[in-house]
Amino acid sequence: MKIDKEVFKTQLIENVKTLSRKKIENATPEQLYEALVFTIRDYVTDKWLRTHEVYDSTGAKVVCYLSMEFLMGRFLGNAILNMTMTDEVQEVLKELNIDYNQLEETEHDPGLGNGGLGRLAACFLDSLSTLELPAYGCGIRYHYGIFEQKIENGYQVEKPDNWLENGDMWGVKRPEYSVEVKFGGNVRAVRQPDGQYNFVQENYQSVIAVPYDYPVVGYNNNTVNTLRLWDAEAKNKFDLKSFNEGNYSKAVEEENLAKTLTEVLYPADEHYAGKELRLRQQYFFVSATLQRVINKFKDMYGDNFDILPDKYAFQLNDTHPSIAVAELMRILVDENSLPWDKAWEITKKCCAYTNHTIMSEALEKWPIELFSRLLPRIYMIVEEINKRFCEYLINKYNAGPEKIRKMAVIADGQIRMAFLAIVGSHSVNGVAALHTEILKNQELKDFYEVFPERFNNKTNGITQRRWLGHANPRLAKLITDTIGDKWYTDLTELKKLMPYAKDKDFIKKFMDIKQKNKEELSDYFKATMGIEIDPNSIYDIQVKRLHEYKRQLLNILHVLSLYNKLKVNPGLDITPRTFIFGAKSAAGYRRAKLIIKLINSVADLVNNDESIEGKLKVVFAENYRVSLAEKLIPAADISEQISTASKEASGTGNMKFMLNGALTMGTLDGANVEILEEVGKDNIFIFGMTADEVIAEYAANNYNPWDIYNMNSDVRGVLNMLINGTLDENPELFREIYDSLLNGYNGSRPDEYFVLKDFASYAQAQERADKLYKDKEKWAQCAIINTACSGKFSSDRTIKEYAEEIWNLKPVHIDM
Ligand code: 26V
Repeated sequence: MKIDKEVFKTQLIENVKTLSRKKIENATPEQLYEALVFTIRDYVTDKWLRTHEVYDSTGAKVVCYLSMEFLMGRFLGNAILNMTMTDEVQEVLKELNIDYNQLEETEHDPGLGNGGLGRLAACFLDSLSTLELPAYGCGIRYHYGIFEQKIENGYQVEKPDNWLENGDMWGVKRPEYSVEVKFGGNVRAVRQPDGQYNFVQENYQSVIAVPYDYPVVGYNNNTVNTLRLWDAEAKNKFDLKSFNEGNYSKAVEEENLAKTLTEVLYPADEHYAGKELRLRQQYFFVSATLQRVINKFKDMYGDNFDILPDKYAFQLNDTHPSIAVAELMRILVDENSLPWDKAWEITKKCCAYTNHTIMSEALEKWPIELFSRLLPRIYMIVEEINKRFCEYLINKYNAGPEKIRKMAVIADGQIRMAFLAIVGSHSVNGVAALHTEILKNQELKDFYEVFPERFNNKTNGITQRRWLGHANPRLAKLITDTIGDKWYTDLTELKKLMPYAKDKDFIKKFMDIKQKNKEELSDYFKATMGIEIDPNSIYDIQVKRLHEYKRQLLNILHVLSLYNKLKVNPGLDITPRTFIFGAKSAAGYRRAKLIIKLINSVADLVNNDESIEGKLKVVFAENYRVSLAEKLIPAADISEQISTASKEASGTGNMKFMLNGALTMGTLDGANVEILEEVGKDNIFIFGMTADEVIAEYAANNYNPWDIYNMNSDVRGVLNMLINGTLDENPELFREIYDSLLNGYNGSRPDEYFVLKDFASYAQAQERADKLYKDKEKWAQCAIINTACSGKFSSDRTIKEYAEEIWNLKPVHIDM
């Protein structure tokens, strides 16, 4: 967007004056940040208003992306980039002697998500706006995001993340769109004159859902979509009626409900815990979203609900919002008197479900007791859905009791949310080709047999605007100087870099940038953690949530084995390497937290041993989050994607690293399989068991890790260090990890995630990487090829597929 620099400068100076009563030269970075946001927001708001004017006047179809998590990252830099104002803004700030980077750093990175699932939602919103597709992100305005992680004495310590403490500069409160959400009480059936029943919820508690809207700016266009996050407020701060009736507790209850409902994001460990408050959160934002949508629909189209699927699509981001199926039925049947069958057809046409994990522990199943107490009318509706689905199975497939019990939405005293989502949707998708195949052939096989037409794959993607344009401006510029800037909106353009993989001049520039990024990261570690790392070493990075299936343990045990080799043979010719970890563990996931401690203990041992001459360094980067990922990923040489095959649904970090020219060290899991297809086997380090092998091993159930312990002296050496006091003065500290690998712990299988089984293969792949790195030019070629072949993994491609194949959603051009 062309902006007048002088006008912009005047606006900025004025805003500093009005907001802070200061001259610009005296303002603090925080005050400057605030004024800059105000200035940018003005430009954004014009487009935002226009976008919604056009949506309303054309009656375009809109997708609502329902998600408990949106890991947006900082807004400012991304908004400026997508408004294509970067150069002008930076020039103005330079003229005013203001450090732009410092301003950016003052923005609190809002962590309203745990990891991949939440970040995917954010990348999708960026793509939706860039592709001019009408969309709302719908979620919860948590007051506290994912905890801030501190490392104290090697242990993770969680601190509250009060992201709203300095105000909410990007959110706009929209009280006029508030709706009431009801919990609990009882349902009374009222017989109508025509013999039908009306169902009335009584004696309920309620809260008011109040939306806050955040702008989602499209790249180089006029589209600004909306991220709508719902907050809860008490209906009557002090319910006089209840109070006068002597029912003081109900008045206080409702106020407390409102206070706690949106207080905090649940930290994920892919371990479903059946927490009442979480079910309340789910119903709260789903009900608010659907009520608002239907109110607006009726304003625009009256009660012609047949066309609802032509106007709205609801995408369910995992099972978390799958209660939408029942809530939409309630609104259509109870509140708008539609016959059940008609409402059901409409609901199925509107809803679509994405599965993000096959980890069975993560499957949401609510106890009937809890569910029916909290949502009595919704429970009745789920019962009816279940009854009709079971009848369908019996009539159409002659299903017997065993089949019914396997597939029913309600069974064994529980409501299975994934099954509700599948039954109530027209589309069920996995997030990478392998993952979708596993869903069809294993996890959801029964449903695939009944509804084959519903199943489809949508391989994940990432937005190149944030993950290259914003995170790695130097590489972005080199690419633009070389092949033009079309890659911003068509990532397959990067293929044009292929010939440059052999161009000496380009190779030098590409690697100089990598070097510069590595130096910057080293400065950052020095400044924030006091750790020195060598920019000439290989930067080998594993950043993601901490989970056993992601196998940070395999990585750190391999580091220990390298250390042992260097101790035996100090002259060993290995390229100096810096192993960087970043990971938050769910606060209650004891094993994961112990692995963090182990990584830090190994770091202490390795980093302080002068005899290995700095050949190995281990860094645990505190508080991994979007804004830290933006610093780490551009500096990576090696990207660790080493999950137990079949367990990682897709992965998206793998794509960000590849885009930035890192080589993947990976198993044939999730989207790694497709990365291999794109780059070819010479440009990636693949190792380990395949998904089929893993699944077969689980079925055979005769794997004995002691065989590996006895045969492989590297493994033996490393495992012994876990229990002989090398790593901690308490030799028992890591006993649990040792036991989990060799003996099984508390009834779980020994080495459940095949860390030892894949160890040798991993070590060999690491050796190949070490060798390749010695040939600087060859490595550079591989790195460039990785960037050049990453086109498939743009979330623009993914979103086009969703729009065309699931939502039937068409772009709407916004002119100003
Ligand atoms: C589960 C639970 C359980 C209860 C507590 C809160 C909570 C929150 C989230 C989850 C499920 C997490 C599933 C998830 O994040 N899956 C990841 O999705 C990414 C995007 O599709 C994908 O790239 C990763 O492979 C997958 O692990």
